[in-house]
This record gives sequence, structure tokens and C-alpha cells, in this order.
Amino acid sequence: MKKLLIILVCICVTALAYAQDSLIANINARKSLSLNGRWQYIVDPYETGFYDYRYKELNEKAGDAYWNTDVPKDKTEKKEHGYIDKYSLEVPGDWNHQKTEFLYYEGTIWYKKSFDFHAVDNATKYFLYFGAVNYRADVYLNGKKLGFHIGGFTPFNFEIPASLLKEKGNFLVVKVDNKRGADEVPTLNTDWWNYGGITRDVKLVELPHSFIQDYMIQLKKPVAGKAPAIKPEVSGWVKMRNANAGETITITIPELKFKKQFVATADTTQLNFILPKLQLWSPENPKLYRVIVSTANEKIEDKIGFRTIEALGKHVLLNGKPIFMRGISIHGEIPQDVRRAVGEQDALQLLNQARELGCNMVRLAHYPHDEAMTRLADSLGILVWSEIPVYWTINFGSQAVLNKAKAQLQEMIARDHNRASIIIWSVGNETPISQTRTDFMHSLITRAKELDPTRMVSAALEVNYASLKNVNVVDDPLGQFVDLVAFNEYLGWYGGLPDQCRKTSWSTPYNKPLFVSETGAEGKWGFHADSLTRFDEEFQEWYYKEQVAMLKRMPDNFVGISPWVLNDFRSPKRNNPLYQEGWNRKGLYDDKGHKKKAFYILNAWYNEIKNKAQ
Ligand code: GCB
Repeated sequence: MKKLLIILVCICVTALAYAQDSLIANINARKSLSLNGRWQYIVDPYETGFYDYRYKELNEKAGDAYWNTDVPKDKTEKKEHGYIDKYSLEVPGDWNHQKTEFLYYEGTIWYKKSFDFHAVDNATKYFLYFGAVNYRADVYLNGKKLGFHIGGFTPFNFEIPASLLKEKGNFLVVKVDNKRGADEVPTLNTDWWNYGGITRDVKLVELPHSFIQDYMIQLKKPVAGKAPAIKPEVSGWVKMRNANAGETITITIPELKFKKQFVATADTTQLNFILPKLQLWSPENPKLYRVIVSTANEKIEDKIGFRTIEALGKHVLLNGKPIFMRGISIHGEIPQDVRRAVGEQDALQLLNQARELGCNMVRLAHYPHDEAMTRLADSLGILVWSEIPVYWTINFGSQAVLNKAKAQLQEMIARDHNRASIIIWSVGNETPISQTRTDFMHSLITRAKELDPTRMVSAALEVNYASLKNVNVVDDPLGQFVDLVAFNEYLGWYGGLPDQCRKTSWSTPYNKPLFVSETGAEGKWGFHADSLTRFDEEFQEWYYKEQVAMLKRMPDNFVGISPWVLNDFRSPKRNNPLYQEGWNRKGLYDDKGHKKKAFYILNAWYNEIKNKAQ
């Protein structure tokens, strides 16, 4: 019995040691030390710093483990690893663009950062936060493993025992591995570049013992079929960690002269209140309010917009009124530097390009983008579709893969559930129809709705081409479960020529709004021939002309499009040596920011729609 107990305790302790903590929301509003900047590295394709020569994970204390100090105890000690400035990389940032030898690297690189830190007391809590690491991160501080995280585009944090922190010379090591895998999310095959590294911010966060973990402060979804409430009603919650019994949580919105107190109940406290005299958030008026969530020992500020969104019958209603989404799909990449997008400047570049095109909406493909993107979309008034990388043919039969997808879904929603701009959570893209896949995707949709009942949930569905004569039907069984029936089509690029659009129309058996989540053709900027010549600008221009003419004939449940794609982007699948050279050329801008002829076709249509609506 005693033995069993000891085993159980050991299991629990190990699980705790490796468990990643629930996400701390609104990280920029917390007291923290930035650990961005130069990190030293060791490139380790054989994972010598992780496994012994029998390929077993090294003992935590092993002197040759790369998470342990590289300084020999004395001159007799043999060290075969070392971190020096000559080998260093910028964080945040993918490694591929930083050194030519890493351009195609997929594997393990160890990152190391030294820092000094004065821990205030034992009551204060410390966390190590990562905005994103692609793909797997194993994190060690002063030789102790804090945990690991899987998934390349979502944030995570680990609690650091205060006793582990040192005043001088903390030795922080992250093993980053971006090898693709059959049972990963995404899987082996994607049409984008697998940028590796610590691609977003790293912070050491300091919090009081009892702290606000997360909160959701959004307008309640209108009751289907009913006119929106005259007085906007907020429904939400605040999650506390180690809440003191009877602790008071206060919500303040100074501009509205609103202040209300709630007594913390268990770890989640429900919020329900009416906000009078509210200006609703919309693309035309992206009004954000300063919202303060506070307790006796904490005060967190956010900027939140209030709006309602729902799919009702044939329409998508924003604040109770039908909208048409003039969208564009965007990859999280800065093409002129061939690197992952990170931070505000990059977000501004991409969203300004979308605005120039005349968009009021963006599809952030195919993974959650940097938090700066969704925050900026909030302040610019751009509607957002945010997606997890459940892309093409992942292993739908595996429970472990489903768990990985669910973890990414949860982290995406936890980070961004207060962003008014986000109106759609997407659970995946072009997944092939089978019962196993539909069950998998259905389970993700159910989870998304549990986590956030206020937004629409969708996915790019499969199309039944010409199932009726000249009518393509979007009847993917997943259509039963999504709020918005979205599909990708490339009529005239993949199969046939653009004039096919003339005799084609679209329908869906679902009584739901219909959205074209992708359409596009390649065209290399500056290459001019005629409209029948693949890869020239004229072909792409013709494609858009035919598409626009066809889209004008869409059924009355058509609510918008997000064509493929804003910029040319890097893809290892695109190997035409004359026109592609490793680039997918479906951008409306090329990799240097030049507008292609097709840009003006879509831009003209978007202006027409905008002017009609006014
Ligand atoms: C698609 C995919 C997208 C690809 C695109 C293409 O359907 O969703 O990720 O890049 O087609 O260019 O083929």
C-alpha cells in the first residue's frame, strides 16, 4: 500500500513538473522582464544534448546534457557543448532567415539565455511565458526541466519555483525542434514554409500569489431570431488563481462611468451586466474602451470593443445587421525579408496592404498569427477569421493528434477571446471527407463553442465538383456543424481555364451563409505575355475577372470571400524554376510589395461593393 502511494505521488509530481500551466491572459499588461534579444545556440541535428548514445533521454543532472552548464568544474572535466556569442540568434525570430546555413534546417537547435533576477519573496509567483515556439519546446532553468510544449503558433507559460531563480547568472535553455511529423498538427505536408525557432516574445512574468489568470468580457450572443437587445448585455467571467475567499473583483470602464464589483466564487466568477450608452465596435467605427479588471492586489488594463456576431439563416449579422466580408487570406510572413511576421510593425505592413486592397476582413491562414495582428485588427476595424493548423490530411484516427489540435484551439481562443475583430474561429482547412475526419472536426467545433459561445465557428470545407450539371455543391457533412459554410475553389487554376467560371454556379444544401474562403491563381509580377500563359500577370488578371463575374451570380446566402492570397509566400512545394523558385505566386502583391494586375480587379470589385453599401 505504502509502495503504491509512493508510486502515485511520484507520478503526480512528475506530471506536475511537466504540466504546462493554464495561459495567463493579456500578458502585455503584466509586470514582466523581457527575455528577448540575443540568445546563444547550439545546432544539434542528432539531438546529442538530449539523448545518450543508447538514444535514451539523458538524466537531468548529466554533465553532457545541453540544458546543464557548459562550464567545466575544473580542467579535468570534459565538456562537449558550449554556448558562446559567436553562435547567437535574435529572439523573437525564426532561425531560417538569420543564417544562410539554417535556410532549410528542420531539426533541433538549443537556445540559451543568461539573466539576473531578483525574486521579491516566496509569496510572489513567477512564470516563464513564450508567445510561440515552432514546433516543440523543452524548457529548462538552471538545470531543472520546467516542461515542454507542442504546437508552433500559440502561447504557453510555465510556473517557476521562486527557489530556482538566482540573483545572478540564471541559465535558461530551450530545446526547439521543428521537425515535421506524421502525427503532428500540422502534419508532414503543408503548402508553407516551416520556419523554426522562438518566433515570438519571451517574458519572465511576476504575479501576486492570488492573481487574475484570464477573463472574458464580451457581449452576449443574441438569441437566434430575436432582435438584438436594446441594452447591450455583457456576459463573461474572470478566472482567478488562488482566489482568497470573499475576494472582490472590480470591472471598471472609465469612459462609460461603469464600475461593478463581484465576489470571487471558486476559481471562475461569472459576470453579467448591462452597458448603457455603448458605441458598438464595427469596421466603420472600431471603438475600443479601456476596461480595467482589478482585485485588492492587481489591476489589469485592456482595450476591448463590444459587438455581436451571429450566423442567422442566410446572413451573417454584425450588431444585428447583415454584412458582406471583403476579405483576403494572409500568411504570417514578411516576404521581402523571407521571415515569419512578428510584432506591431509587421502587423501594420500586412493589415495596411489588406486595407489598400479594400478589405474589411482578413483570414489569418493557416495558424494563429502574432497577437499584434489581432490587437491591431481591433484598432483598425478589420474582421478576422483565426484558424488552427488542422490542415489537409492529418492523422484523424489518432486521439493523441486530436488532443494536440484541441490544445492549440484552446490556446488560440484563450489568447484572443476578448478581441472584437475576431468573428470566426476556424478548426481547419480542406480536410478530406470520411466519418473519422468528420467526428474529429465535430469534436473540435463542439470544443470551440464550449470555450466561446459568442462567435461563429467554421472550417474550409470540401466541394463536390459538378455534382449537378454545372452546379458545384458544398455538401460536406461537416456543414451540419459549422455556423458558416466556407469552401475553397480554384476554378480555372486547378483544372481547366478561367472561362469555366462562366457556366458554373454554386450551392449548398445547408440553410446557412456561404463564404468562399479561398480562390486564386499564380502570376509572377513583371512577367507579361497573354491571358492564356500560365504564371504571367495577364493569366492571373483574367482569372480574377472571370471569378468576380461568377461571384456576382452567387446565391443570396453568399456573405463574402477571402481570396488566396495577399502576398507571394515561401513554399517548398513550388518548384517551377522560372516563375516560382520556391514561392507560391498567388499573391496579389509580390514578395517585394509590387501590386499585380489582378490586385486592381479585386480592388475595383471591393470598391463597388463598398460604394453600394453606403
Ligand atoms: C489551398 C490551400 C492553401 C494553398 C493553396 C494553393 O487550397 O488551402 O494553403 O496554398 O490552396 O496555392 O494551392
